[in-house]
Amino acid sequence: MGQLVRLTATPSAAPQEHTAIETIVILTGAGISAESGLGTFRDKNGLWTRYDLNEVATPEGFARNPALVHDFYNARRANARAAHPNAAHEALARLQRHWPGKVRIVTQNVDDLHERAGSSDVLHMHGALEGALCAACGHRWPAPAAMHPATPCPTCHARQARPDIVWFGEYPHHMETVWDLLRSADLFVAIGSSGTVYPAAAFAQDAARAGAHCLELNTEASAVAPDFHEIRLGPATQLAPLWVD
Ligand code: BV8
Repeated sequence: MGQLVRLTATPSAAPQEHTAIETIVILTGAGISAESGLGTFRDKNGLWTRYDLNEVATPEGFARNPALVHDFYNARRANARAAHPNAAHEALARLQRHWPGKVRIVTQNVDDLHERAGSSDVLHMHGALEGALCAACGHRWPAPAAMHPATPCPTCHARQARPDIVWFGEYPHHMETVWDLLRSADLFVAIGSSGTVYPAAAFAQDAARAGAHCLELNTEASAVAPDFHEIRLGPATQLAPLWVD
């Protein structure tokens, strides 16, 4: 059992201990996929310790060197395809089955491990490795294993294909839906997120303002830990099943 750190006297946020739950919103970050072997960004040896995010995760970086950015995302796409969902992804999929229509997953992650674990209606606010986007006409299509600057758009045939990823300085996907969900949430749970990237880092504040109980599951307290009513420390593959089942 992860170390239970209660910041207030609020009762445990375990879903079955709440009878009045109508909406559970779960935000996941790279930490939920860490035990599937996919790198996080800011842990030691994290992606941003090995790559300059300004070079590989901004529109300006892509404009300067599209081949470098395609190589970066091609490698991550290959890693994600070779990875498998872990017990934390599977626990969230079970929770969605136990509470049909009441559990929404908003992920900062660009892998598809939630979907491969059986989750549905996952909102990828930072895009998805499995998506390709034409910068010329806006067409989206399933990304090939490897993309490169000469990859043609199947619709307009322009050679301006890019990964369908939300880079720094770009507007995340699904924000109106997410903010609506946070306004109606009874329970907000953040799993494996460092709380360092906005607007996702502000979601606990948004949810608490609307009256939700906020729970953080992480191996260490995030940068926005004070925004949560309850924090459980430990690996997601241990904490998520304990919380769900
Ligand atoms: C935007 C691309 C305008 C995909 C990424 C204030 C308000 C709004 C914006 C800003 C603001 N201040 C600054 C900004 C601008 C910027 C920003 O936040 N910059 C930061 C650096 C300060 N934000 C933006 O540009 C965003 N767009 O703002 O649009 C706007 C304005 C207002 C309202 C709406 C819109 C766009 C941000 C998206 C950028 N794209 N990635 C990719 O390549 O993957 S972000 C990048 O960081 C990743 O995508 C990742 O999702 C994200 C967050 O990282 P985490 O998922 O938390 O991962 P991290 O490694 O940091 O942490 C891992 C955690 O897991 C740790 O806590 C660790 O302890 C834990 N962990 C590890 N192992 C385990 C574990 N936990 C459990 N179990 C384990 N085993």
